[in-house]
Amino acid sequence: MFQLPDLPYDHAALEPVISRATMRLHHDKHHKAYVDALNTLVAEQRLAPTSLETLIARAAGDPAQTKLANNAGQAWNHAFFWTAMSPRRQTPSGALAQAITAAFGDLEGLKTAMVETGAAHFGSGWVWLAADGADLKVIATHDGDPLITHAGLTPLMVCDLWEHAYYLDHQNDRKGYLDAWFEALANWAFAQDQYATTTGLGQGWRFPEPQELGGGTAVAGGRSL
Ligand code: MN3
Repeated sequence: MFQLPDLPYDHAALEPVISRATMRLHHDKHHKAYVDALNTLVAEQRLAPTSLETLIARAAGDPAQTKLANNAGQAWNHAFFWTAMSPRRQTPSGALAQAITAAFGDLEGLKTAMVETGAAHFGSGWVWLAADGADLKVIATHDGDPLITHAGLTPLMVCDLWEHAYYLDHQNDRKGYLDAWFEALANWAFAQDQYATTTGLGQGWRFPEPQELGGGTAVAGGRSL
């Protein structure tokens, strides 16, 4: 069983950009529903995944596992999204700051790229800052597509573009939501830790490992997919 990770801060900690009411729905209802659906599919198929990352990688190329891939991707994406935000306003420094300058000119250039890419993305999805080796890229993915299925890319930060992420607080103003998110909530300390993994420092963020129930009987004889 995969567990819904707790938020790393209070539900109201991201106000006024993201309200307590949005976080109550988004984390406690939407994110939980993805994790619950994922666990149902894992149980139905008698799978015994060792990690969500492994499950995502194996489901990604299998047309028969679209539902599993969607729910696993959304479980992962939301947990990464919560972690990649902070109530404490920050700015990037060190090697990441240098990489931002090299790729986008300055922090304002990166902000413009993320806000415009996210605002222009048609429908639901995610906008990511990713490392491609030492280089940085801004990439939008559709629906539940987690960036970790894209070979060679390491996610540094992400913003949820689904309407449930911003409609209560920003109505149809996705651009305004993205602008405020980038200014106030980006967890640059976390992004720097993720960036450091591209040069071999540390392992990078991973979803909490699944916990077996009842001493493992729930997955006895299960397949690892
Ligand atoms: Mn969402």
